[in-house]
Amino acid sequence: MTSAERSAGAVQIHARVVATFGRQLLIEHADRVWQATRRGKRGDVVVGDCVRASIAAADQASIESIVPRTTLLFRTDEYRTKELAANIDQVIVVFAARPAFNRWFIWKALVAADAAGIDALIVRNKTDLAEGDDASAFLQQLSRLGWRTLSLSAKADAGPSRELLMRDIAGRKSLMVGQSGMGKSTLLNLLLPDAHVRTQEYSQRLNAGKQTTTDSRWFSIDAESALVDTPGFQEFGLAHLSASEIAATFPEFKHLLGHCRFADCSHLKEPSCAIREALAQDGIAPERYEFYRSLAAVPAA
Ligand SMILES: Nc1nc2c(ncn2[C@@H]2O[C@H](COP(=O)(O)OP(=O)(O)OP(=O)(O)O)[C@@H](O)[C@H]2O)c(=O)[nH]1
Ligand SMILES: [Mg+2]
Ligand SMILES: [Zn+2]
Repeated sequence: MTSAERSAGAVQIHARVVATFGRQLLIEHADRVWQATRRGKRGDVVVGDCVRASIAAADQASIESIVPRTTLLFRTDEYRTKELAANIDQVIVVFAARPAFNRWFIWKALVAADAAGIDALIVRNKTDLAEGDDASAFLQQLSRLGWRTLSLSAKADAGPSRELLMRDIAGRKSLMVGQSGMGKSTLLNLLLPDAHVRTQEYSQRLNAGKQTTTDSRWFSIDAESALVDTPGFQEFGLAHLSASEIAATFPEFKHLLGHCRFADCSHLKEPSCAIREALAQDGIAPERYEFYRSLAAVPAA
């Protein structure tokens, strides 16, 4: 990012949007944070955006424009499609044996990441907890399908867990997602010891006080690396994606796509469907196909 430059009287900066709360925005540049407003437009700025802004007062800035995004990650909730963050290059999906994890939530997050052109890393946390072998078997299934996976315990094995994760975080802009209670904030604090201080500062500057925020928070690590924390949500809807966009994200479908009789095969009912033939021959796990069917059978909104 370029340093502050003076043009036409006002100081202009390139800054990163690090937090939002309603219409209020916080932007960061060279370790400084400004409150910002978006002149003229409403709601088009997302956490992670790089923006051009002019400094109006000591801690007040006005956003002039948004730099084109490299990526934009979406999820859909029961009301609308919402942007989670811009300019992310890795989604870290966190899950644990307790509270009970939801496979479909994790698979949906992986679909959303791949559809947005973003790499994924799956982290199984809380390995210190006694469990049935569900979490570990699930992680193995994901690994067999080709995803990068890690097993750790943020609490019982903090040092080694930190070291392990740091390797995958250095040089990347990562966003953590997971159901509530899986340990995202614990991991964030482990990786960025001052994260809770920064979180408080964000809340104060946004007048969000103790209110639970529903938006993502961007934590810069260095010029190339950042971690984005998202609030826990129970659903990771994909209504913004079409059936063919969804099918294209399934690793076990990839070598079969294009081999169905019909070029626009939905893999739901057409004859001579390469996907359903693979399913019949145990080449695709029935629960994965069932997951695909549930997503593809609902027309995209
Ligand atoms: N036993 C155990 N508990 C952990 C571990 N990591 C986190 N926890 C606990 O799990 C609980 C939830 O952790 P959080 O970090 O708040 O979870 P979160 O994913 O940020 O949850 P939301 O903010 O609600 O989305 C806390 O009580 C943590 O102390 C771990 O490795 N082992
Ligand atoms: Mg949290
Ligand atoms: Zn097909």
